[in-house]
Amino acid sequence: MKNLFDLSGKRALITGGTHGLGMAMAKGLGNAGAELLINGHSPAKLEAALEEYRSLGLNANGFLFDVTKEDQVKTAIAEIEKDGPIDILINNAGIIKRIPMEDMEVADFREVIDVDLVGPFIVSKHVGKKMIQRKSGKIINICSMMSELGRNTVSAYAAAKGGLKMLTRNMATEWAKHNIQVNGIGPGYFATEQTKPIRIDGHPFNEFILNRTPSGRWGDPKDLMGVAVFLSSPASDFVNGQIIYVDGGILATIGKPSNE
Ligand code: GCO
Repeated sequence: MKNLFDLSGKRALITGGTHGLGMAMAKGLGNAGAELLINGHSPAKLEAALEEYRSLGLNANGFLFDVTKEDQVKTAIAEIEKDGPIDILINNAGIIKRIPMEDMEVADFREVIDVDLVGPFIVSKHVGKKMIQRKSGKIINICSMMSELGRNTVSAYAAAKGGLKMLTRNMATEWAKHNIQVNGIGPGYFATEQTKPIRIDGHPFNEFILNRTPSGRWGDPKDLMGVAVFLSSPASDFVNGQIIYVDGGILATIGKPSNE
């Protein structure tokens, strides 16, 4: 049974694996035996992350590239593959801009789409080519509540994450025959740097999320570890094109009045 979730000997590339949810998922994979290939775009942040992984006894190496730049992605993947295959890819790097739609500059909208949707396309395209040759691979796209729901101020993010859900299904459609399983994880509201501005005690949004989430709490990045390992492991070899929402129950419910 344990072998079903064993990642020993596997090499996993995690984009934006320098902090937050990406780092938590990488730690999960590392603890299941995987070698970690950590992507970031700030040298200092990448160095600090590698130190943290190594202090936990995990095998981690870093790769600086911008997921939106195809030439950089191609070069990095070629370099990584010199030492061995990329067996698992987690498209985790993402950004958000919270700006009312009527005030959002086109350039801001495009930037979010570029990082959150075009980035996963570019990285998957080049990693996928190698996986197709090997007839084996696991790809996990990090989606969001905004793959399903709208919210004030996050038009670009919702458009990108909704798109990423459909990209996941399309990738699964095209590549399942090559024994590549492409799935998504849709995190609910998690306590990370990204949500810090909306997580302040007493802030109406904090109260709103606690009330809106049946579990009654923010997610802890560790809550994603098990699902990330599952979708990276032989346990999910016939799971294709699914988005697994890890949201404390948000999508299961219409919500409740604040006094209940
Ligand atoms: C927001 C939040 C969300 C979360 C997450 C929800 O402003 O609504 O930041 O976008 O980050 O993606 O699943």
